[in-house]
Amino acid sequence: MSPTRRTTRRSLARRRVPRAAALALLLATATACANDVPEADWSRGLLPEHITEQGGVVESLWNGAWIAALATGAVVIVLIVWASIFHRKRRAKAELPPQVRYNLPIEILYTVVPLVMVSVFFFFTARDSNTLAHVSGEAKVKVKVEAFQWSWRFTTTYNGKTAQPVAGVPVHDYNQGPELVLPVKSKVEFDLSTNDVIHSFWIPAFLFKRDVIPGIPEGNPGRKFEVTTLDVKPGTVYAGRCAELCGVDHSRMLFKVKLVSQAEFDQYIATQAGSAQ
Ligand SMILES: [Cu+2]
Repeated sequence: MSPTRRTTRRSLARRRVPRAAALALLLATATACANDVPEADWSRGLLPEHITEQGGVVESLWNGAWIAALATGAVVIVLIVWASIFHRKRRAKAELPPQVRYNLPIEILYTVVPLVMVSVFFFFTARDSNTLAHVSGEAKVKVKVEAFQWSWRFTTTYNGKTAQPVAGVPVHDYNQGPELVLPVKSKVEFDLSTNDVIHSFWIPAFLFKRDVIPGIPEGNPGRKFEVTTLDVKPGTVYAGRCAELCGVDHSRMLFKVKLVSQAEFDQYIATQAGSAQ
């Protein structure tokens, strides 16, 4: 390499390093803009704290899947390292190592082992999906969720009383979005619908989201899901959002969920239903 070429290369590298650093900084700061995601910690597998019984099912499945995947990954990495160290090409022996073909025990092994692994994953995923999709029909609190470009309308029914619908507009902060009030320790049934495009109803603290698809007729089980709220501190507010890119104000399709005591909920329904009449 000529000396001039070497200097050009060096100055090119000198120019690229600060640029790469600036890009890394931009990526780190620009992607950290979602301030409404609840705090996550390692004890829950980095998931936010869940506020429903169903969230506990999701948390176990998530953590179990990680443990299984990490264990599988460890075995695979050990095998790769072992094979590349003990079976590397040695200089003295230029000829090919013994070629193993049609080795029935090995072929059975590498067919059966992945099948067992996939079956275990399938079993737990199917079992938990069924639990999460189960709607008992026993929920006394029913929430009709209507998604639109770009907010939500919530209509809550409890004990035969329907509260006045709560509708929102696009906002930057979920605290300014429409408020969904739910009682603690209760079964809540959601019915999701939309008249425009596909949205997705997401409350991160539920560890659950469900697409809201236009054209699904009323009464179709695909529109419904049920949760049982846990005994969280009454008055706590959680974020909700749309999780399906649905147009220009998708990111402002925010709402808030407030969990209150049963007594407070009764009162809320009484006043809201009163004002509806
Ligand atoms: Cu949306």
